Amino acid sequence: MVHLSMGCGGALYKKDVVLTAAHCMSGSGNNTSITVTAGVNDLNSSAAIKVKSKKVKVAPGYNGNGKDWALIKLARPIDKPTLKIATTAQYNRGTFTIAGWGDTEEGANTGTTKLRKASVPFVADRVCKRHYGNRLVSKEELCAGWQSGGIDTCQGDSGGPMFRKDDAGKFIQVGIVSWGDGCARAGVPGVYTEVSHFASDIARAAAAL
Ligand code: 4AZ
Repeated sequence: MVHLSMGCGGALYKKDVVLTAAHCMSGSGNNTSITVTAGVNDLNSSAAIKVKSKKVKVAPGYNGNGKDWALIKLARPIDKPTLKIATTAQYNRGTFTIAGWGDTEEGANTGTTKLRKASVPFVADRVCKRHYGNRLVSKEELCAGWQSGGIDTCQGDSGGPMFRKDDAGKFIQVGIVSWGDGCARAGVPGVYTEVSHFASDIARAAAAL
């Protein structure tokens, strides 16, 4: 898990490539303006590894509706574990971990300096549509959250990973924090990019970065 200087999260897809949300990026191309912070929970820690971006690739066809993924090529590799992404839909179920430095309540607009994490259950598209209707791009997005609210991702968590363990006990990324109506409201799940749907596009884009 990494922090991005514009106030988003991300995950190390390769030692020198970060997977994040397209809506955190200003577009594709050479970009040396992003500072990626890795290796620490506390952003103010003196142990923080800080690496600049070199290039950004936003998902082909991204227009603000679905396809909310992007890759950042780093100026140098970060010697930390990468997070494997889901390549099939089989892990799009169960309970997920979400994590980030984002707001701890809706409207706070401050974020946190220490990384926080929480668990949220999968919410079926049919149930998620009770709130979002056709604003949910079912094939490209995945919902998660508690019906009773109270625990969720929020502003500043965008781009960060939603993950779980696979059948071999290894962490696997199933989602990217994308959007939602407010934060932690009852009956309003968080919406995440469905990573498995884009796994081959992501692999291809990373190889070409
Ligand atoms: C945001 O503004 C945001 N509750 C991210 C996630 C959620 C809502 C808003 C999900 O970046």
